[in-house]
Amino acid sequence: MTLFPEMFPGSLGCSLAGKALADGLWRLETVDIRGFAGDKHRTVDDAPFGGGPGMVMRPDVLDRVITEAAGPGPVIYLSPRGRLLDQARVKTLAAGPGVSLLCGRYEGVDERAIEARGIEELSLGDFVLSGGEPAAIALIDACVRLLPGVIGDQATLAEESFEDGLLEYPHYTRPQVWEGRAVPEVLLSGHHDRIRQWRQEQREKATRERRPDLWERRLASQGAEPGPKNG
Ligand code: 4HQ
Repeated sequence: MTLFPEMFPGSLGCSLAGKALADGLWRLETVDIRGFAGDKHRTVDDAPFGGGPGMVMRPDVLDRVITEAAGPGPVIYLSPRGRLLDQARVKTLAAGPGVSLLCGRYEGVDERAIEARGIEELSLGDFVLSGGEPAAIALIDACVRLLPGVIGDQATLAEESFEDGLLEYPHYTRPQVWEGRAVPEVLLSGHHDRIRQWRQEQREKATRERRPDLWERRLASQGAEPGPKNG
């Protein structure tokens, strides 16, 4: 549900998601919110009560589009005020019957429309987009790649970040030396157990250094005491 239906399928029509869409492994229905306006000028927004910049999407229009056009599964409003999207939520959505995404433009939507229908609010991160559409495309992309048959190699899916709350290990390919930088020796050794162990160490080191928040959560889930020793 969007005021800019021409933004879809966008990148979802390309690459793996696009092939899977063409193959009927998933479906996308783009609904133009403007088609649910109540007047001949097709008004969907108005000035904010209390003053301030920008325009707010009207709750009556939003409720009509949600009631008439939402499909099976949850209705989600994409907004920086929402809970942060994570891989666990993506997995649950991908396993479900579908999802209906409400894309806001301007300053956003009238709060009552979200409240009254118990709409879930999700954020992609602590930054500001010009509309919910790129966030919706990102959420759909994350879900679609988990659908059976979309990614050929299931090992690729299982090995990557967040399956166990750790970041990925670093990857290398040819040339073996590039701008004086050699590929780590262990990867050329052919010792598959040593390679596995090295990669696991790299994952832990990267998570500790780059994402202390994920590292703490992992320790907590293992029942460890957070702090300088296990931090
Ligand atoms: N916006 N994660 C403002 C976002 C956003 C985000 C979408 C901009 C909603 C009204 N959406 N509109 N960050 O920045 O999801």
